[in-house]
Amino acid sequence: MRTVTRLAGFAVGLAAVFGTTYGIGRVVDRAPVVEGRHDGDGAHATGEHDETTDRLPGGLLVSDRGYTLEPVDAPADEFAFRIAGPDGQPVTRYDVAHDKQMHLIVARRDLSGFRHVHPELAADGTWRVDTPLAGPGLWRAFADFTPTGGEALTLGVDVTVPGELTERPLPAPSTSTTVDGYTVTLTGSPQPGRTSPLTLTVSRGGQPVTDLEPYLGAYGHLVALRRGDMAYLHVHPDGTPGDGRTRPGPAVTFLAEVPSAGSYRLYLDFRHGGAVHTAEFTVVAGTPAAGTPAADAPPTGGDPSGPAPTGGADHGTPGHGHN
Ligand SMILES: [Cu+2]
Repeated sequence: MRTVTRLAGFAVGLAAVFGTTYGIGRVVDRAPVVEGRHDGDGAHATGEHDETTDRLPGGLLVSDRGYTLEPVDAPADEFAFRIAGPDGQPVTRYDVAHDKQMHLIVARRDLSGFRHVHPELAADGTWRVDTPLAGPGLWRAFADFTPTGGEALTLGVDVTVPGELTERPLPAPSTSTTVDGYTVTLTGSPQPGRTSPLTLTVSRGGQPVTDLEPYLGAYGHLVALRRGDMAYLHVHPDGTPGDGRTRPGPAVTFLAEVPSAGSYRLYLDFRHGGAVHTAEFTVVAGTPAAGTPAADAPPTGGDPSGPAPTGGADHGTPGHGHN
């Protein structure tokens, strides 16, 4: 995997784990995927032993680089957590990245129920938000943040909401979806190990939407979750509002690099008409028909499960069957 320093907006999640940039909000967008090593960071003396975690996507670890995501008891209508720092104490100082100090993303383990919310920080280091966990299920909560003086991180933790469990099948791959009256189409196909442009185009009532509103400093935010382990990629657009070349729709282009072949669920947050909308897609990365533009091609059998044609990426999904 080569260094991708030119990615304007590559995964914060990856940058977080790999992060060779230290605590500089916007720079995180351009953080290179690490080929090198940490120098001189006391907490990671040589860096060599970090090779493994350097190459992990975000969100797979509940504790990394000395920081730990700790849910705390909260009323049923609230979700609360802390980030314990290297000294064991709750972290109370964070850098702003993409307009916020903390981005909390949740989704069920079947990749349904996605929400992206922004909790409030209390003086004691507790983050609270009206619960985004919409009903029973096995949820993953991702905290995407940069502790002041530290590296950007995405930590993940499982949360169970008791009740009757309904597993929702992963929707079949598609290149078009509708949400809140908008039609969003996807062109491009992610390829493992290299940067692929993904373009999402928004229309409403057959008309292209050309006045998307900036949301968190961009015309769109794209999160990808990998089926099977919920590896987390936060992908940002190629271009930002006001940079003189990026137009407010109808197309928003992202530069994405997925860590492996397999199925992913993409979640596009965009803002229009004063509200944030989330368009979702299933894509299959790294299908063998390399060179075929529409690798996220229609399923032939209806069940989109069969991921990882190359074998190495998906050693069996966790021990539960899909219908
Ligand atoms: Cu956010």
